[in-house]
Amino acid sequence: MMQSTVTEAPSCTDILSHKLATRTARVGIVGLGYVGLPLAVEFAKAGFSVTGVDLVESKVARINAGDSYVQDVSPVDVRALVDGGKLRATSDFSVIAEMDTINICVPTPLRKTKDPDMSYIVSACQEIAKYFHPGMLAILESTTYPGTTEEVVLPMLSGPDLQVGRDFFLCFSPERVDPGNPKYQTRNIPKVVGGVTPACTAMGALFYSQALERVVPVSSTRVAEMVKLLENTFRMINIGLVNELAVMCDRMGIDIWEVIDAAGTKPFGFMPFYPGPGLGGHCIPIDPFYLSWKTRQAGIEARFIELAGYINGQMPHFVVEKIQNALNERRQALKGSRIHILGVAYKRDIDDVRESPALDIIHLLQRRGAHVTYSDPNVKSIRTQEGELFSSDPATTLPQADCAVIITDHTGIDYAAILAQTNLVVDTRNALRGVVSEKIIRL
Ligand code: SAJ
Repeated sequence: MMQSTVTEAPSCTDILSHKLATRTARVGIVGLGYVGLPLAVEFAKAGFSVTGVDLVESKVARINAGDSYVQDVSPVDVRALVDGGKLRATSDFSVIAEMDTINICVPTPLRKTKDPDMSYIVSACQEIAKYFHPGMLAILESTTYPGTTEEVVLPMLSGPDLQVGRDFFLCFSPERVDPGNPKYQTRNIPKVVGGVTPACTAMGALFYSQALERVVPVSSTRVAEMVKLLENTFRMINIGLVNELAVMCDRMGIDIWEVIDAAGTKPFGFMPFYPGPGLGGHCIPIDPFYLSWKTRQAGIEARFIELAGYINGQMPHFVVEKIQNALNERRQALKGSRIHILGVAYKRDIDDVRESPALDIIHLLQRRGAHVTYSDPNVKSIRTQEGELFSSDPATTLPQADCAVIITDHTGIDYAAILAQTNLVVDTRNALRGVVSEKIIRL
């Protein structure tokens, strides 16, 4: 009797692994912001056909026109990849039906009540689920609390013929994009990835290894989610520590900047952080509260995070008090005084004002009746409680100011020239390090 040799149909694992290894997989990226667009460009550069999906039509149009709106992504690269048919963008989620992989890179803001706003992840997954099919790899990259991938995303993508680890693969991989970093960009930042099952982890690692220099597989999505929170909570707490030390040293008449520089000579076991006017940005002030929110659900208070959050949140008040005291020493009231702010971005050499302490300080000063102006070469205008303020030329505004306040120490600015044009400078970043003058009040 003829022995019929039944050859098993290739599994989803076999098919997708082959597509990834041969870079014939069609890659989808949902969310084309400072995380999604660089990722899309890296995979397109690696030879994949990449489709970006974003709800904002203007972003879609700019990418398809060969342009870039993300500071670390060159328009030249975008144009070459679009012209070469490797990169396209759309606002139509139905393209996911043709995709083999999908990365979710949407925002995860914190509500005012400091609990996570998961609406972007949920709405993205609702759209993806309509077109999700066997053989796909899905990876969540948005920073979130441990458990999100398996408690929120997995149920939305699973189905009768969609069993995770067999019919599809689901991972979490923390984004580590550091906007403006001249040395570390998407391609050469080690990429942590953890899957719902070992097969998922292996597929996620294979995916990233086709376009990025180093992949760090971990045993689960929760480990991968927690890695990101540890990284950024570490920073937030250490900044809080050094801010508290700055307040202590201020009261004791000790130069905190000299203390930190000297401590920094320790070749091991120490990492310098620096005091500042507060904690800005879309990561550090936000991410740790995802952790504290989740641990609170488990009945554990994340006291370090809450305390550091409180201390960092107090720094704008501390700076305004220093300005008020400095004017007081010169027999001048804060009310009615003219204060010029130098630098409003949340950190040096970027143009982002999200959660910037400068906005809090300006609000506090305006509330106390001061007339506030600012200059920041990277930020043309800001919205304040008293309406829109536009960046002004320090050469014109400084001579009339009663006090200049350095909030963000952008490089390339001649701070000595600033000092020469005013009678009083409150320096919250030690931008005038090494300069001795009665006119300087340091944090
Ligand atoms: N800050 C201080 N003192 C410090 C360091 C920072 O006051 O010693 C302030 C900054 O002025 C800013 C805020 O903290 O207002 C956050 O600064 P950051 O240097 O942490 O910059 P971010 O918010 O852009 O953080 C990003 C993070 N990257 C990701 O989450 C992928 C963070 O993990 C990086 O370590 C950080 O960039 C970096 O090193 O530049």
